[in-house]
Amino acid sequence: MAEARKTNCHFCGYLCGFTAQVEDGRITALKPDPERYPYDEQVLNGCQRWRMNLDVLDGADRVNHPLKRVGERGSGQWERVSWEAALDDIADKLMALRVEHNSGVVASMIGGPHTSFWPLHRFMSLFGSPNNAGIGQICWNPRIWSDVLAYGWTIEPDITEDTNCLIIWGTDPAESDNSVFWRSLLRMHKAGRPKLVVIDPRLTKTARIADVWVPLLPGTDSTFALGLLNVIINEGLSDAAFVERWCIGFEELAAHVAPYAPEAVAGVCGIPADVVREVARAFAQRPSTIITGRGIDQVGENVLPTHRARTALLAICGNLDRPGGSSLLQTSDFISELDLECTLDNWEVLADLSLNTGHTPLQSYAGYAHVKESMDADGRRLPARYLTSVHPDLLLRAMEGAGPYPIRAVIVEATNPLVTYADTHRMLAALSGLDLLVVLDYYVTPTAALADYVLPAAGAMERATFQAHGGVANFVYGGAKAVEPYHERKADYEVFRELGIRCGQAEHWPDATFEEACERTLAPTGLDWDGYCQMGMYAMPNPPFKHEQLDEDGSPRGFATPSGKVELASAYLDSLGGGALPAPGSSYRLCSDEFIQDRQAEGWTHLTLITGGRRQPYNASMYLNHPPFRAQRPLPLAEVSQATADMLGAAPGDVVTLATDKGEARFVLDVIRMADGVIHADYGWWHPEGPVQAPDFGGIFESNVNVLTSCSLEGAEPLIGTWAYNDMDCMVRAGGEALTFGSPIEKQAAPA
Ligand SMILES: Nc1nc2c(c(=O)[nH]1)N[C@H]1C(S)=C(S)[C@@H](COP(=O)(O)OP(=O)(O)OC[C@H]3O[C@@H](n4cnc5c(=O)[nH]c(N)nc54)[C@H](O)[C@@H]3O)O[C@H]1N2
Ligand SMILES: Nc1nc2c(c(=O)[nH]1)N[C@H]1C(S)=C(S)[C@@H](COP(=O)(O)OP(=O)(O)OC[C@H]3O[C@@H](n4cnc5c(=O)[nH]c(N)nc54)[C@H](O)[C@@H]3O)O[C@H]1N2
Ligand code: SF4
Ligand SMILES: [Mo]
Repeated sequence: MAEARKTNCHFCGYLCGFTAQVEDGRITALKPDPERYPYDEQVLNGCQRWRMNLDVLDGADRVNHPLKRVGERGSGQWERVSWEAALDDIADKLMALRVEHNSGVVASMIGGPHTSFWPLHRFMSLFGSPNNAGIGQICWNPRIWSDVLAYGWTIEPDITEDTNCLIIWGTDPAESDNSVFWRSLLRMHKAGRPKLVVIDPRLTKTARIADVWVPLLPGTDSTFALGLLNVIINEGLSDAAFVERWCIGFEELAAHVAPYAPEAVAGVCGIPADVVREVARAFAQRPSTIITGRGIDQVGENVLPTHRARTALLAICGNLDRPGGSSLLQTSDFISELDLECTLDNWEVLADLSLNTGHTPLQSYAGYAHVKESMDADGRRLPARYLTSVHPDLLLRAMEGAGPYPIRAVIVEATNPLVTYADTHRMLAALSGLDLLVVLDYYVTPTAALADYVLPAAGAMERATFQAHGGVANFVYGGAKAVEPYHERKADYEVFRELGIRCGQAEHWPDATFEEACERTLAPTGLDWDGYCQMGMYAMPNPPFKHEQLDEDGSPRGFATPSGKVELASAYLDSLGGGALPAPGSSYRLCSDEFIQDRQAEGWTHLTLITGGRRQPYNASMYLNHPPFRAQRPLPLAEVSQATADMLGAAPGDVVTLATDKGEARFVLDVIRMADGVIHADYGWWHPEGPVQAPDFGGIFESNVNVLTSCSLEGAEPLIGTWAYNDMDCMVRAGGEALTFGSPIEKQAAPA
């Protein structure tokens, strides 16, 4: 009998609501559900992915039962095993390795928000390993750290009809975020308000609707931001009352930005000085706000200076905790990620084994403990595992045997590090040398092809969704699964629970299913699981001007920083060696002087490299297995300006080869309007159409940009450890072997 069930798509972080038609435990049809958040007809019309749900559920290439490696690593020879056998063996190996070495012997790797990661983190915390790697240092942490240090908590832009100017900084929501935000930008553009400023070296789809496009040179954002502060302060445009009442360090900031006059900044950023003035004056009209993205999160040394300057810009212009500017988020009413991940239950062990200690003083257990002190006083709970996540360079060193203790096992959940982590060659060597590699995924990805065990993950509509953004907002959305997982697939939560129980963690895993765990998480809100699934969310209004609200003792609440005010100058960051005020750093280098000279002698050109600009319909290394998408976007592209193309002697459609000290990758050239002397290369490219096995693991050495990159701590941002996917360098030449991408594909069948 057919039944209609509410569920969610999870092919992007947006989690649109759908009604699934279910017959005999199978979804037979899907239709958008206008009754639940976040329904938007235009979003759905602009989305190419959701119709793919049924294909993905039934895909011949899905892994449907646990696979155990039988041949050599990467040989593509597998044996089907039961979950019992797989989990027993994995748990036995992990326990034995822990006895032989220490509890840090296992590491984990995660990717973007494809699922809930706290179950993995709970397993790791209780096992005693601090070694979770993820995308934190280059995706989320720089913003969170800088907000928390400056304001005592995190903020979100609050764009209203009153907003005068919106700075869209290093983000291209037209491609990366087909959501209500992009749709509302289009509406705002039509209405002519707010003034849209896009800061991006490329003329992106978003930049094309901007009032002002600032095509600065990669990595010069912190200089640009200091230039904006210079104009605002010199022209007396700041919100004097807010600064006087709520900020500390303004005098130092004013002195600090004095040298960053528009003319000085213009030379560094490669833009006219008047643009600095124009943007500063527009932004200083209250309320105004800023939205940022990956473009400034992945720029090595400049990441923290840029974000720190951003926090100062918002604060001194009075755009904090104010409608049309930004809202200070609220701690969740539901159980926080910090408590779900159980980090505090095993704090000493984790802190003691953390590899970051002595290397990245902010992204560390000590750094977390510092902010926790002021948070605790205010009842705030920041997730700890992301903000202490191990630096990949240190992780790889331990995997390579360079100490301080060995890492011999890795659990990979919802990521494909051979394609999306830096330095593919180094990653491949390190993963190949492990005693145990376990990959939990939908597919035999290049990384999975190297594993000892591939475990079949249940996907969207086969598992519940609970998107809580680390619990930094009082807002969660998602809903129920529509069907039980097909075949022997399992929800991520259940995998880590069952592994945890085998490793002696039973008392910490009281809930048999993810739904029950979510229900427990929601309990403090008074909303039960069914209510949440019906509405698709739990959200509470977030009133502005919270810093002015009076506490019981009659004093204003202020900001949850040590001083109770916005810290424009940071004594703490100064004590860590980061300076009390933000100062620009250097670019991240991938080419040695010798390499540059050698290649120049052979006719190669040295360019600034940026990577990974998002493009629909793909996401990271995913959806390249979907034949219609490949027909639509068949080739990995590298973009340059016309002047740069002329310098290379290449035309659109030509193959170009990019090289760094790390390796080479080939792309097809495209010419767009963008900063000169810069090349932008796509990321995520491999051949899911297979064969996905050694030696090239689905073609990861052809057009995979991360063959060129590095996560080395040398040249990385010193406090968090952010390496770079933008503002790097590479050698480029026109020509190279033709690409094998470009022809229509068929799905390959997963190992049976
Ligand atoms: N289609 C698609 N959507 C995605 C993803 C995907 O892979 N595909 N990934 C998801 C993930 S994990 C993330 S983190 C988000 C990211 O979402 P966004 O942050 O919006 O990422 P991009 O769309 O790449 O936009 C970043 C922009 O920064 C620019 N840029 C590069 N270097 C610099 C620089 O030095 N300074 C400045 N100011 N700009 C620079 C690039 O040209 C690019 O246009 O997207 C999510 N959405
Ligand atoms: N050069 C360069 N490198 C980059 C970037 C860049 O811009 N340039 N961007 C970086 C950023 S911001 C990010 S966030 C990362 C993104 O990269 P990741 O988020 O790590 O994405 P993928 O590597 O494609 O891996 C996602 C995998 O998760 C699997 N999956 C999907 N849903 C589930 C699920 O529910 N459970 C499980 N177990 N598996 C699932 C998919 O099949 C896929 O194999 O890449 C980073 N790397
Ligand atoms: S891919 Fe994203 S935008 Fe498209 S339907 Fe799914 S959740 Fe919504
Ligand atoms: Mo990301």
